[in-house]
Amino acid sequence: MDISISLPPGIDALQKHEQLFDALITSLAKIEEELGQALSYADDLAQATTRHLLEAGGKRVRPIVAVLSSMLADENVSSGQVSEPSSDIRKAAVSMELTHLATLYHDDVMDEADQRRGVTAAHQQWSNSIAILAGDLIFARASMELTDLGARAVKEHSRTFEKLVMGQLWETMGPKATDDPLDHYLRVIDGKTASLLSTSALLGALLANGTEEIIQTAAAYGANVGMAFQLADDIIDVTSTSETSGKVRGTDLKERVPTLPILLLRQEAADGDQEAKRVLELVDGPLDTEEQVDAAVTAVANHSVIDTAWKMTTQWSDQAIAALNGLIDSPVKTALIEFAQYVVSRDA
Ligand code: GRG
Repeated sequence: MDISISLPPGIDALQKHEQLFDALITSLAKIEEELGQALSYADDLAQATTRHLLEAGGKRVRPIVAVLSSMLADENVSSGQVSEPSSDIRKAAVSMELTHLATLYHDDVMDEADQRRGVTAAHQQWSNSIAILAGDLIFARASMELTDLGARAVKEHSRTFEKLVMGQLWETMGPKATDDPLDHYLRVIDGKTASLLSTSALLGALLANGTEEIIQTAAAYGANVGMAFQLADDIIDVTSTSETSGKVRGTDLKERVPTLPILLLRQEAADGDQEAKRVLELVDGPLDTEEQVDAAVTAVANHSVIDTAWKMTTQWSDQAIAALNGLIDSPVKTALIEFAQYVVSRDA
């Protein structure tokens, strides 16, 4: 299968742990094959639509987190001479990536996004209905992957899927009058992103026969790294170029999604900051033309709330690292720490 996955640059730091790095890369290559096998359909349209975004690449963050977390439960973890993760662990990783992939199809319909993973969004290439159905097909295969992995794996996945949908529902509905907008936003992120990263880590440790302590440590790490990951994504929406992110800059702004930079601007404007008020006039004004979106995005990107937003985001990455405190030192632990650091230092 011809796939252009772009593993996060943070993974390079692992190369110094040669055996661990080899086990990770070998697993990821097998997972890639298995993703292709999981999305094989006799029907031409099902085949073309479901593989459209799979073959467009992506960073494979959820499989990486699942595989690394599984290694935490390896009896040779302290030496770094870990075994290659089992086929069950890879199945969980495939299921997590497919679940993520399914949500991307639906998300792009809801956001009316033009691009995803550097290619035309599926609903633009086909139609809203076809893109939604493609997401449903992928989700069915994500569930299928779990059937041999035991009741807990199936339960964790179902619970997570509900959280994903609730997160998206809350985002769609917006905060109630009694809700604090920042609390609401963090609850949305916990549901729509952190839950899947947390479950990826949990399943990795569970299927490697980790103790309950290791399983819960992995889940806490995944949840915090997931929060940091989405907060970073939302900042990058206004600071990146489409060339680096594969998406169109300012999508959230255009869709009027109040992400962290905008919520911070509203707080500062309410406190009387004139510059924040000026930027908000652009953000809240018409965003119908490319020029209007560009002016608003640039104004937000140049405001000091971006620094504040990165500082807040780093707190979740620090919490992810702190979750690992109880574990013995090992190259795997170092890799997870480096990955949490990468999440808040990326620009795409
Ligand atoms: C019924 C299947 C179904 C879903 C409905 C739409 C939805 C529920 C949830 C949306 C969840 C969502 C899209 C969250 C955003 C997740 C996110 C951070 C996406 C970007 O992830 P990356 O950067 O993307 O890992 P790549 O392309 O690298 O995989």
